[in-house]
Amino acid sequence: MRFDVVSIFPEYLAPLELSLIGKARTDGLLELAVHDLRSYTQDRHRTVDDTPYGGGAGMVMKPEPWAQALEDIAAAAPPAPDKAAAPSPGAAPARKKPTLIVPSPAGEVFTQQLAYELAGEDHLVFACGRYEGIDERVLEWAAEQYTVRSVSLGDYVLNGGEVAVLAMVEAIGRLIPGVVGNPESLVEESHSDGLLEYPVYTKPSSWRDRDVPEVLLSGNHGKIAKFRREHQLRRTAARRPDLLDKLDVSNFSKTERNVLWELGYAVVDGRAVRRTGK
Ligand code: JBK
Repeated sequence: MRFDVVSIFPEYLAPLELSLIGKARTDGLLELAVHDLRSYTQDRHRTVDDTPYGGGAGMVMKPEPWAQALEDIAAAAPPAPDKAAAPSPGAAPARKKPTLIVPSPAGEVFTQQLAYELAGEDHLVFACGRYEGIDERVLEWAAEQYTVRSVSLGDYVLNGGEVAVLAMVEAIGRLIPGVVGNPESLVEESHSDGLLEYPVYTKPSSWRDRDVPEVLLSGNHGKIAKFRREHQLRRTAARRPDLLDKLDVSNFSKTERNVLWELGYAVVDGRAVRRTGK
């Protein structure tokens, strides 16, 4: 898998040399290049922004440097052939478009589900906007060479797309086979099954008058699994009821349904629905 990131602050992406993602790069599991948008400018001042048409505060990123950068990046890294497409005999194999991700507070929300989807791509290009954003025509024009997606980390304001790219590259990169040493840790984490993770404890078993829940010391793996499942459901109901509302609970066991009931939910048509007014 290949990642390209375009930014006016390439140093902002330096953390991608570290830890799991940095190791994956040196191991050859993923390729990642960071490009300085200013290197695609033509003028002496290396201008990347200008005032917005229609007026208003702030500056807008000019289209020309972006077009040059996106053109060069698409040309430099010919993506793998589209396995789904069946080229006619003798014709050049059909190429799958790379995906252009534009972090923006106005984008679709980045979720674990989207991370899985994007981890299946061969080539992701991230365009980091600053100021008030990138001239809208760039995104329209880029759709010829790229599958373009505006993606938001969440409903809050950042100064630019760089921090969002750090988060997305980490979330996507760790799903590539071999990047995370123990693939089991991918199964047992928050959001992988639509619920929050259960609480975890380590030694000492008693610390400042607080004891680790006794069942976890019992060695009874059936009881431990039940305890953890119950706490996943409790936490999710308390902190993220929106996740419970979306969950398919049609395959929930009698025990799981009982926990839901105690938390104020009934199972109706495979969904957890609140049975209390709260
Ligand atoms: C925000 O991805 N985001 O969430 C994002 C990207 C760029 C600017 C922003 O304010 N929220």
